[in-house]
Amino acid sequence: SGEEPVCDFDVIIVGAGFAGLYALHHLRNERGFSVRVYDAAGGVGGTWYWNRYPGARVDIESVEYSYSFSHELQQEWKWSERYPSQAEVLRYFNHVADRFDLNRDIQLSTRVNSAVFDEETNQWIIQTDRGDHVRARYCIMATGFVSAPNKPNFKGLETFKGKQYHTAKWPHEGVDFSGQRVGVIGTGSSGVQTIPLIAKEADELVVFQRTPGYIVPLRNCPMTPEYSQSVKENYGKWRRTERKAFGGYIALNFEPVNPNKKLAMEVSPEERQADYEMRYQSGGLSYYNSFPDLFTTKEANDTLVEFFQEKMRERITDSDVAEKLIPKDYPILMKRLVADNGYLETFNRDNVTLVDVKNSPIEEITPNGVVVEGKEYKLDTIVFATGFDAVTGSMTRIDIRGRNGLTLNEHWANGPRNYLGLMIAEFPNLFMLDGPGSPGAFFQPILLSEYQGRWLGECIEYMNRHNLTCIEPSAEAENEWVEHSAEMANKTLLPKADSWYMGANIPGKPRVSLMYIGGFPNYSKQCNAAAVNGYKGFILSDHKKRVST
Ligand code: NA7
Repeated sequence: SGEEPVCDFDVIIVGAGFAGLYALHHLRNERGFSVRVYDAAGGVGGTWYWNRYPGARVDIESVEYSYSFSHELQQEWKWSERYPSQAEVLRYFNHVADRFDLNRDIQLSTRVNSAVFDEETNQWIIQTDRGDHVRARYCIMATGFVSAPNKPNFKGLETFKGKQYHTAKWPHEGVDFSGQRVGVIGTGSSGVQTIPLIAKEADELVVFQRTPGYIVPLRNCPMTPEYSQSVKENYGKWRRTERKAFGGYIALNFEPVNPNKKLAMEVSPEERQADYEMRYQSGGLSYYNSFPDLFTTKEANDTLVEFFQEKMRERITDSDVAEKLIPKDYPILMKRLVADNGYLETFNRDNVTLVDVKNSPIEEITPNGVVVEGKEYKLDTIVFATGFDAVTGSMTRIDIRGRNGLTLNEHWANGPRNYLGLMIAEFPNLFMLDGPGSPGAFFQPILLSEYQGRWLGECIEYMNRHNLTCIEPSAEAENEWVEHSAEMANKTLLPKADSWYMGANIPGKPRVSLMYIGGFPNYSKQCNAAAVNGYKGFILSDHKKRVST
């Protein structure tokens, strides 16, 4: 056969969000590989580039929702608020891109349409909507777990005469709601953040709610120099403790706190209540570090459900509205806890109406509004806060083909099969960051992507050192990981809630846990073990010759 086509790059990365940015830094600056990053957006920052809706904010503290790889970066950067706004977190990612000279290898406004593995040459061929046609040995999907927007295909959607927006595709110039009758569909984190602000601006607001969330106050505030200083002095220790925590974050009442070890059902009701109250006053998502049996037993989970029901009821004046806003039929924490800033009180306003669309779903959208139970709600603007085809959507929307032309959609017909949340059988040299099968959305995803980025950097270096060209999981290893992940999920109450963690928000999506729920320490232990044992569970090959498993 003739000469092999030369690789244009060692590695192609799809996505310039936090995972792609770090992977570029690590692979190029720290390991010397040639790398090209593509992103459909006009700037870096991934989901934070797109989600510009009013009120968009991170629900993890700024000092934690940030990179740990550079001591200098951690020391230099100044956060202005306890929880960063979309604008601030986007400034941060732009700063990182500048500081580590990343922009010159990122091609923006370019969507990857297909990634095809060429078995003749063991190269990935990537094609984009800008006409790029490039080859690389390795391809990394840093495509994000909340980046493929979900807009339900309501009957009559295209007939609506007013304006419509999706929270995840918000116009850069913003939206003026004054004098408008506005409808918001969806009450997940995005809806809950934006609803209070739209309510203040619009004439009338109608909120269409399918499932009420468990609401916890975020308690955002300006960053104090003292707090910032104390974190910076102890950052190393903070980061080590975070890696041991279930959610990857530990801040509580402005102190790092180790996750609870005791069980909710073995402490006294008073001690339990005190823990819940302390977390409530601190604000945010720290309940994920509360008693471990909250995840596994209904009895324990119910105690927190009751606590939340009471807290929520205190904030709502109308008892009929309260009945609709307070969740009662699914376990808490198994859908992401929703952190708010005045969301519940918004329903005490005269210009806000809550419409329950659980039992009687939206029937249709007409030229003038939204119809529920035969009633037309007249609207000038509809805001879709309807979330994402989470975790897998950003990959399944790209035409990805592995060995023998196998498409990713075929391989994933019954759920996103993978090994260690890093690679997929029959798709050699294709890596995922924060993807399915990893603790992804259940762990502070920036720390996870740093860990995975380093893991795959080491893996590629190992391949080169041993003159190997392909790495891919064996079918057995993939099967075992899929089974192990399902087993871990089934030990929890996760399958008992209809969440995007389980693919339940997208009609027809296979219902499996999209993340590895066994915790980060347990996850990283298994990834480390595979690597030190000569990439156990993987097939390594030198061109077409299999070298080891
Ligand atoms: P989410 O959390 O998926 O919320 C989407 C919301 O839209 C949720 O309330 C859905 O109800 C609702 N939805 C979706 N489809 C429909 C239809 N067909 N009819 C009515 N309502 C619907 O997305 P977010 O953008 O708020 O947040 C995503 C994540 O980003 C968040 O968890 C954080 O990790 C950051 P449902 O609950 O499915 O019944």
